[in-house]
Amino acid sequence: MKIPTSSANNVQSDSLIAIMGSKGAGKSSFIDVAMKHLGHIDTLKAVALIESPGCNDCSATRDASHWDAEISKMVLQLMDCSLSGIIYLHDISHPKIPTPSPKILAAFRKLCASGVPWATNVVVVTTFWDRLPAGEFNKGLAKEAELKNEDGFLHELFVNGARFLRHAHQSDRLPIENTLFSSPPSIVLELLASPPASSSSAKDPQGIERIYVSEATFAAELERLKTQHTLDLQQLKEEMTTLRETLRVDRDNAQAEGFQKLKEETATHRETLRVEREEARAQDSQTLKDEMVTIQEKLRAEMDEAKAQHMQALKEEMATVREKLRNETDEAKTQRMQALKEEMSTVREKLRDDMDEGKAQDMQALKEEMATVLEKLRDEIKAANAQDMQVLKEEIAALRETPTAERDEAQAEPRAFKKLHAKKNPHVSLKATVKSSPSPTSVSENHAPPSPRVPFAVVSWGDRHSRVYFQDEEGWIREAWCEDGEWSTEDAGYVREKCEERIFCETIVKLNTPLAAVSWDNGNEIRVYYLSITNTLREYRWSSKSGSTWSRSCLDSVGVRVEADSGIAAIHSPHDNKIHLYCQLGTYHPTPANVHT
Ligand SMILES: Nc1nc2c(ncn2[C@@H]2O[C@H](COP(=O)(O)OP(=O)(O)OP(=O)(O)O)[C@@H](O)[C@H]2O)c(=O)[nH]1
Ligand SMILES: [Mg+2]
Repeated sequence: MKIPTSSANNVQSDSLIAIMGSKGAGKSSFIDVAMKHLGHIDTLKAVALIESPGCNDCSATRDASHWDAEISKMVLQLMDCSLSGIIYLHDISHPKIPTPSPKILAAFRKLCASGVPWATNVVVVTTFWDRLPAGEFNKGLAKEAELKNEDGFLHELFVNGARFLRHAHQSDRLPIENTLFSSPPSIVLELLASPPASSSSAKDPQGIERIYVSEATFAAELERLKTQHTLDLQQLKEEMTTLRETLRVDRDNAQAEGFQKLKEETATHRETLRVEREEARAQDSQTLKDEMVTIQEKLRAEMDEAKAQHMQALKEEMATVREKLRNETDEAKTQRMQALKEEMSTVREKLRDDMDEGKAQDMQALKEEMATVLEKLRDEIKAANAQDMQVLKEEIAALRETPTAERDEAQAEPRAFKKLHAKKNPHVSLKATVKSSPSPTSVSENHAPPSPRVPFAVVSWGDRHSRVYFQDEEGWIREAWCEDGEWSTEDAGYVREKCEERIFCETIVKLNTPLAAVSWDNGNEIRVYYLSITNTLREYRWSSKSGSTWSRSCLDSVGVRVEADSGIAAIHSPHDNKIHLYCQLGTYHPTPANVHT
């Protein structure tokens, strides 16, 4: 860059100006504008504007240290060059006053003139005036005054001869006259026109060449410093890694040692605790034992005493009770005996009355019952007689028509019946040849003179059990029984009275009735069939399920009338558990159709 030679009387020809300031303070913009305008001035000799790295907030530790390093580097580089001055830019709208470190101040001193005031070749340019809100220009001025007068970096520059100028990037926006502001080229020219500061660095008369050499040196030095910095960094990193590794190993070792120590301490502590606990437990146990023994002895003593007292009390009580009982017993005995006697005589009296009354009642009931039965019987006999009479009439009528010989033969049987009925005691007995079952039992008539047939029926079950049913001369149907092959009589050949049982007798049983009997379920069920005097089919049943007694059955109510001469046959069918009865219901004709079951 050229510097105007025509105005050389107040402008330095070999000019190198450092542009410094916070980050974003407008350094690059300033240089751009200045260079654009200064380039058109032919009279200017070479001038160089060097922008230093910016720093947002110089008070922030990290940025400040970074700035320090950069500025220090720059100072070193600039020491070799001829520095005409420093333009320091500051954003007026920034609320803080810049506070660079003492290191920076020292560097400024080195860059600037020696002695006091050392900052005569420094211009502080406040920027961003156009950004102040409308009507706050005065605030900007107050801020500028503050920068100049209050302690701080810019105050330091101001008191050491630095000039304060203002710049507005967009000057058309300014609310006041432009005259109060300076443009970048005018600021540069003003700085160049100021008397040269007596810098510690000697100025080189061969300005232009020197500048180029200085730039090359600057680049080389910068490169060297970069390399050095990289190397330093690398070395630092390696040292840090080694240190970190050493630290890690030390820490691991310390940890391991600590852990081992802790383990041992814990084990010792645990052992101590265990021993202490066992000792305490042993002591406790001993104390408890002693206490228990004491308590036991005390209890025993108390119990013995209580027992003795109790026993004494009991003895006394028993003696009292015994005495009382003795007195009471004699009296009570007498009383009870008397009461019993009275009770017995009352009961006896009552019984006598009851019996008399009961007897009278029973007698009355019996009489009434007898009268009813007699009445019934009379009716039935009347009816039967009428029927018989009818039958007889029919028979007589038939006989009248029958030849004499046949008539005699036909009448023989009825006569025998009449004879039997006329005899009061026909001396009927049964001879039973009872052999062990299942051999058949044969019963034969054994009496004389000839008597009417004695009807009987037999049932048997198992090996040696049988029952014989027959009708005696009074009309009773009797039962003779054989258990385990033994007839219950000493005379095995005859069924005697004592081993017989009259199971049922009704005067309405037809004398000389046919008999049939069936049994099943091992003799637990027995049925006996006979005819009434009206030739009605009747059934008597014996069942272990209904109290092991004989009783009439419902067949009576059916009223099955059979022929007067009909026989009865019965079987029990185990397949369908039914009884099949066979009898003659009408005049016999030998066709199967007349046989009903
Ligand atoms: N309104 C206004 N804007 C400005 C002014 N000065 C600079 N600027 C703007 O501010 C922004 C930052 O300016 P720069 O010149 O880059 O600032 P710098 O100091 O070089 O920044 P670094 O290099 O990052 O430290 C740019 O957009 C400029 O146009 C000013 O006075 N007024
Ligand atoms: Mg910049």
